[in-house]
Amino acid sequence: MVSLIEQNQLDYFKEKNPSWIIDNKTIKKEFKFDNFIDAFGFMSKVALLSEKMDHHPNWQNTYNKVKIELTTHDKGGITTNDIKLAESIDKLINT
Ligand code: H2B
Repeated sequence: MVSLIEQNQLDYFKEKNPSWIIDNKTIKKEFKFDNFIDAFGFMSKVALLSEKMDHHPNWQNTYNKVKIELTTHDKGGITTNDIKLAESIDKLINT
């Protein structure tokens, strides 16, 4: 069973992944693309990844922007599942 992460784990994540903003009980990031189709293509990939991980984002899409917020509802805060999903999402972009 996954549990809320410790402050030192959060600090480590922040150092490794400065593009993600830690905001109280969520980690968040805004992704920007050239157009809607690219944004939606990215969302499709994230959807498949999330389903595989059984961990799902709160997100918002406006044309070429996708805002993602990760938190673990069951635990009321940030867990290792959020960190793993964040790093996996970044890999979709960079590969
Ligand atoms: N995603 C997120 N972000 N938080 C959760 O607590 C969560 C989830 N719970 N995806 C999962 C699904 C749970 O509801 C199912 C039953 O495993």
